[in-house]
Amino acid sequence: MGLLSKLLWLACLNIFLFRMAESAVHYYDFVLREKNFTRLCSTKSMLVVNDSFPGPVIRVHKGDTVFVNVHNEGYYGVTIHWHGVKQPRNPWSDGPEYITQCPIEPGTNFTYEVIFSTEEGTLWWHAHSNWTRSSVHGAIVIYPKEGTTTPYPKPDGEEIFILGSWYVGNINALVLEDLKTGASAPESDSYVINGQPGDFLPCSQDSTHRWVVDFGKTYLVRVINAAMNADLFFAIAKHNITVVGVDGSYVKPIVNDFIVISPGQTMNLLLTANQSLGQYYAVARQYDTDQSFFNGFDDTNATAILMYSGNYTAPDVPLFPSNIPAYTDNNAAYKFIGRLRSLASKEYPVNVPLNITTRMLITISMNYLPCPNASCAGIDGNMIASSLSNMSFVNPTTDVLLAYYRNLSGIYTPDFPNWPESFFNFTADDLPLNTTIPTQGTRVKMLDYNEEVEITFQGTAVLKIPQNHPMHMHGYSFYVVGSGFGNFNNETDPKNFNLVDPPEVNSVEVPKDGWVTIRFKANNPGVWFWHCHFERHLDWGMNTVMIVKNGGTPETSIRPPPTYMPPCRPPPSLAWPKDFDDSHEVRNEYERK
Ligand SMILES: [Cu+2]
Repeated sequence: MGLLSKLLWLACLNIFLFRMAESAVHYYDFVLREKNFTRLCSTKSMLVVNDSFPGPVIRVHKGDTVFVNVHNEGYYGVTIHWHGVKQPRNPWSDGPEYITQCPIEPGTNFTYEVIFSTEEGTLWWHAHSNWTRSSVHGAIVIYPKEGTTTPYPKPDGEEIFILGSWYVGNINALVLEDLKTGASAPESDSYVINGQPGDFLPCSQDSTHRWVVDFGKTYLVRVINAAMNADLFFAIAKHNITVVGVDGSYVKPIVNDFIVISPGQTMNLLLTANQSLGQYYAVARQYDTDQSFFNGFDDTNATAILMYSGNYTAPDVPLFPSNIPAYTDNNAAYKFIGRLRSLASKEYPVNVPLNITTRMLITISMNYLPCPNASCAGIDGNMIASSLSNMSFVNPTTDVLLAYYRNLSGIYTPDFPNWPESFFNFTADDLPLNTTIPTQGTRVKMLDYNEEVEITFQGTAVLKIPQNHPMHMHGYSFYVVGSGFGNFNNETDPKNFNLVDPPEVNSVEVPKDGWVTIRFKANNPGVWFWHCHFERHLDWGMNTVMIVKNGGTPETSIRPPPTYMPPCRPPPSLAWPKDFDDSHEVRNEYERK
């Protein structure tokens, strides 16, 4: 080989290697528009993205960046959240309404810059304003970086199952009414799989989602729980599944005949089509832990059909999964959840913080706010509420991120406590009345950059309404190092923490009448929402915000804001200057840099 050709060859090799490591940039347009949909024998108009329910799938490789231009052609303001995407240093594009931005108003658009980093597997996107996420959501598929592989053999095919809630009425109008009167929120009329209720619900048999498989092949099944207020059991008749990923991280393989999946959570499953040629139901049904007198639950069985390809005579009726647990089977659920472990291998190491600098205990309660003369429609004529450490969160009218970034006062207070103000026997059957009424406010937790944080979430039995709470954190994933029933014991329980291979997730189920402990390193500066992913609990105040301060260098600081953020339009009763349009102020500040 001559010198020239050698050099050329080297140059080509360099370009090839560079390409392999390069992150791609993708562009999507999301058009939000009302469209008519008919389910359960009834037609309604609802807001969806690009005319589809569920919405479009975003496909990336690990480390890519996606620009999504959201055009709002609907009737009300909306934001979108990229659930589980850490968005390093970029809270501007995280999405929760009044936390990191104000709504994208009708007739306007906003471009999100969605920055992927360590995530690999399945995540999803959804609206983060009122209950619009019931119809505005879709999957995010994250393949390994080119040139790398998954820790399991390449499957022969893939399928996405998005589990959702269906409401016959206009859900935002129904919820608004309940929030005004203080009543509990509406139950869904059925669950759906990929937008369809399935064979067991009225007027639904013709549109049941069908998935055709070839005998002998192995498939990757990406399951997303997009339901509004429900943990779900999911199973496919006769077929074992192997859980290989949760929330965009890999886990040690778990072989089982069902999964339990909490709202917000995603799971990657391997399924081998190794049963007799035929048809098999995939079923999603609620796992209900709230047996309170004023809440029923949605007992529908949403179905899809797994159907083998080929020429055969199928039985008239698909088989139903015999092992899907009953609606209230806590044992089955906790046994499954307790099996989740990180891979913790050389290729996929864990990095559990060991030198904790901030330790917190946060109680999770259902509450009420008193109404004069029992004039509300909630518990005993009061207004239903919920809280973290007895603080019921109130959304501000200017987003917390803007207030923090621009030092605006009066929007939030930096005083969310490390410990609840009072300790009581959290999980006792008969709790004193003084635990039932929370204080209201916009209290946020401030953290220094790189702090190593441990938080124990303690469920309570306040008002005799103990139940599971799927707590979700924005901007981070975290390790679940321990959990148990009853009250957390800070002397004995830490001795059993799993610091070797705890699962790495972005949401965690706090068990009914129990506790969970998580750890993370605060290395993503920004303003990050923390909330229960049951939408009704979120509305009632079961949230807080964590502000992670800058680390002192540009690389450890929040990125400058984009040139345009949707302006905040406070209600007229607030004394804001008439011409307040923050988009201009932010732009000016950005231009000064
Ligand atoms: Cu909750």
